[in-house]
Amino acid sequence: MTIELWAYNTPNGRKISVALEEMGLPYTVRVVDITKNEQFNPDFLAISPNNRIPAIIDPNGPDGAPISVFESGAILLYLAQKTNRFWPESVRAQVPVLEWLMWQMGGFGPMPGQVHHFLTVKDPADQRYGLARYSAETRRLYGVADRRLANVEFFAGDISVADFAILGWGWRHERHQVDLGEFPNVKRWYETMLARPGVQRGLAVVLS
Ligand SMILES: N[C@@H](CCC(=O)N[C@@H](CS)C(=O)NCC(=O)O)C(=O)O
Repeated sequence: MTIELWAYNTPNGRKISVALEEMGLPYTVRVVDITKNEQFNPDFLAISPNNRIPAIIDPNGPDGAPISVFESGAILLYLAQKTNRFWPESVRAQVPVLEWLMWQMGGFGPMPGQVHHFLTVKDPADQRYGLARYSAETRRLYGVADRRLANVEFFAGDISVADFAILGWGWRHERHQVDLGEFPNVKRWYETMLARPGVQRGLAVVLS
């Protein structure tokens, strides 16, 4: 039995398909079609009580027994520690991985996600404030990333699960209307990530 990835074709789902491919872990996909509200199905809620994708079931957990994990950041850390890959050994080196992973989870995801939402709002009066606010915050976050990547090749120095988390949202930069040409260090990092065969496989796997 292999790991089951319960996901859909969204930034948060792609983080995990990319990580699984990069780590060389065999897995099967269980598509949870959030456009059909399948995230509320009892079998999914049993492993993901917040009714959000992604979640995984690892039949071979830490003690040999199955384990499920929800929340993409928790999944990435679980897989990193399971494989000892994309996760440095020393606590000092782990700190920037955790910092940039949490930066993504708390900002570089929720903010562009709101841009995606407000772009769908038809009434300009309802759309205007939210779109302006979340677009500005998204651009600020791209600026933060760009300054970080002026000094390091990857967010935590060496490539890590933080890069997979951030890539999931960077992959949708066109949808949140960000031109990477304005953020040259992010563009360089993004192109480096996209050149990796594991990333390419992770972005190509069918999740819908
Ligand atoms: N913090 C969560 C966010 C997950 C999330 O927002 N997933 C979206 C798709 S990208 C979802 O499942 N939405 C379904 C819904 O809103 O009911 C994580 O990182 O795993």
